[in-house]
Amino acid sequence: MLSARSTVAYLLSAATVALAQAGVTYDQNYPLGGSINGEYGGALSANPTVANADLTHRGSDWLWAAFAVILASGIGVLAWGLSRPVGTRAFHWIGVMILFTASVAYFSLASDLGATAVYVEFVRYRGDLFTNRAINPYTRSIWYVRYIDWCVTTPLLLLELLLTTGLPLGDIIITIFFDLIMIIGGLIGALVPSSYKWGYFTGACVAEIFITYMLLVPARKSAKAMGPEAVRAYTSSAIVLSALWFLYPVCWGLADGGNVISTDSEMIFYGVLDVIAKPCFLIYHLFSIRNIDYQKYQLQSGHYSAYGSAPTGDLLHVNENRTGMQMHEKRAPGAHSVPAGNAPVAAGNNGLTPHGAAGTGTLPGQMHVANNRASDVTAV
Ligand code: RET
Repeated sequence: MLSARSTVAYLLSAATVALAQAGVTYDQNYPLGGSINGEYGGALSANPTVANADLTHRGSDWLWAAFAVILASGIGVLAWGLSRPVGTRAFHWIGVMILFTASVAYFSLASDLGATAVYVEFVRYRGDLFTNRAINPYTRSIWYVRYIDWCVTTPLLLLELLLTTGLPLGDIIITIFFDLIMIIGGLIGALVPSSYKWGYFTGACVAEIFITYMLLVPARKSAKAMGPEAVRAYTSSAIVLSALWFLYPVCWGLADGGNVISTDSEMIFYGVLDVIAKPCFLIYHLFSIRNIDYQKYQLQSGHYSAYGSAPTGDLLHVNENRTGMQMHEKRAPGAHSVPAGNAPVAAGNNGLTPHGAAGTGTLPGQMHVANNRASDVTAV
């Protein structure tokens, strides 16, 4: 006759086999739930974890909360932008792009999507979370979706800041280039299992130092020419952004790189940073520039393509006085025009004066429409 003990053991093993056949596996190495596929239902049930160290229901809950905050602030900034006069919304629209991109990323993270299992370089054993020393190699989820988000949002964040400084276009482009090198370097490093990951990490950190230099030195110098209020707003935003950005590689070193902290802690660390660096930072920045004369930023559509074949060099598509076309629904005072003193006439050219051209008497880094009809320029 079977003893009570062996009956229980038999029933347990039968239940385990049944659960395994149903696709539900229990891994005794992760009693906190990271690899208990489907136990909690929801996103982790629909999208099972892929690595030994992976998201748990708690991490997923936190990510849903962050998703809600980011999406709500995106909708808020959209409404804020719509409430402003046409032609003065560029900074709000950049904010909307950042927040909606991040919402998609956080939806994916909370659903445990956009990740792949990568062998860790360092196997860590931490209490009840990593108990089985026999697992080697050992994998950790790397959420590449995070890096896709950053490839879109960090250049936009830099634009949001640098377009307020009058920094020459070339300097803005090189800063964004190194930003992409930084993010892509971080992504490749995270996907590399060997110690070579630290080579990519080091390169990405050097790129970050270059970006910080551009933000704090040339861009700040350039912002000074925009007036005291503009340089004050820029400097505080640039310092906050640079300080926050230096915490990202710290998290990378502890999570994707060093496998020191759990994936849930990683989600909290990056998540807090992302919520501060995106919604909080953007709202703070938009608020601090709200009273600055938008015209100072010189964000006119003064590009060559705007001129078409008009013999006089006048803008074809926005010259409402001549063509009767109406581009604006609502106008801020001065939002669409270059003040008379800022519209140098360069006889015989195509209407454009290069950045900082000598003799224009204007700020460096500006693109001017050189035409008598200065009011034809459209703000963006
Ligand atoms: C990585 C790892 C490689 C080294 C460095 C990194 C820096 C990342 C940064 C990300 C900023 C993201 C933001 C997102 C918000 O939209 C890629 C983590 C230096 C600075 C601000």
